[in-house]
Amino acid sequence: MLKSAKQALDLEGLSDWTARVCAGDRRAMGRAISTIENGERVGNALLKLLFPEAGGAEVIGVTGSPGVGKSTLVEKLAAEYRHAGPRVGIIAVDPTSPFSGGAVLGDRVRMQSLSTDEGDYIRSMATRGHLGGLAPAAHDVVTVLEAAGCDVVLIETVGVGQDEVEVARLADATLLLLVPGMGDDVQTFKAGVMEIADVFVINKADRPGADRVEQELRAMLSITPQPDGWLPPIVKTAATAGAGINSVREALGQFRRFGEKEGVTRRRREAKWRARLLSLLRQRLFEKAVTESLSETAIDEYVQEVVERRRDPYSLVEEMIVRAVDRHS
Ligand SMILES: Nc1nc2c(ncn2[C@@H]2O[C@H](COP(=O)(O)OP(=O)(O)O)[C@@H](O)[C@H]2O)c(=O)[nH]1
Ligand SMILES: [Mg+2]
Repeated sequence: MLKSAKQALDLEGLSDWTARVCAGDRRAMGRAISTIENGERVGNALLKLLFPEAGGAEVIGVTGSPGVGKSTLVEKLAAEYRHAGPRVGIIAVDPTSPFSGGAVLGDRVRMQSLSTDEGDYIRSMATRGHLGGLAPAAHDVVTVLEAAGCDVVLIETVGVGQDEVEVARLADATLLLLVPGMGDDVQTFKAGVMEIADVFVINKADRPGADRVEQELRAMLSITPQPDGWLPPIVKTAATAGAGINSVREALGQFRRFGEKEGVTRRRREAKWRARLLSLLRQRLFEKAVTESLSETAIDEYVQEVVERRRDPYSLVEEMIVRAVDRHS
């Protein structure tokens, strides 16, 4: 009795919370995002309610090595979209980003141009690097921002590892930033990174060497297969001065129209949700098998058996799964 009264209260609290997120209430959104970032259980319950309200945004990933100007470009691009009307959300997966710092409302950022327009901008950091990596949290933060009415979500991600490839998977389009002086490096760009670019941006084009990078890039692209049939355009920008930003937006628009016509957008979304479903399943099964079914002592006993070579780990894992299933059936 007590329990169901509490559940009813929780449900009421949750639907109120959902309504406030959908109304774009920044405090409610901030709480939702930190709950998700911290991997709290109630985040899942909330996401179930938010999901039907989400799905409307164009999600754009912005990646590149540290210092190439991602944050500067994101800020200018957000303002560029904002002029045309859409509500823009920003997720910074790059921990050094000025947009990061936890709270959605965090204002200790150097985004002067945006903070004068307080009502319309949402920023967040999708992760503190724990609980299953960046991508899952970023995924769910996109859902929150979409439910809150964002038409465009920009995700800044640092380009130094596997993360940007994962994050790119959840974007509808990905910008890869390069800068002059990288000409020779284009060829040595990490495998798998070049391929995620739908639009190349050569930023800091106010410095010498931008043409050289462009040539290297074109040469490289001419020998790279384009499985989607899309040849990524190359746009030059000077983000600090705001030069070339509208060309970036145009290039993204062209890619979006191409993607919608040729089915690329749909295929990507299918791939994204397939990966997400499987990852949720993996996580949930793991919780059932371990957190909910096995005590620490039981795991310790299994460890001893393996260390002393009394049992093999392969059969033990199968046994653990059977135990978990029995418990829940
Ligand atoms: N000269 C020049 N400097 C830029 C440009 N864009 C960004 N910067 C500077 O490059 C530095 C790194 O920029 P930031 O946006 O933080 O890069 P991030 O690490 O990729 O997010 C900052 O000092 C920027 O002011 C540009 O177009 N030209
Ligand atoms: Mg940054």
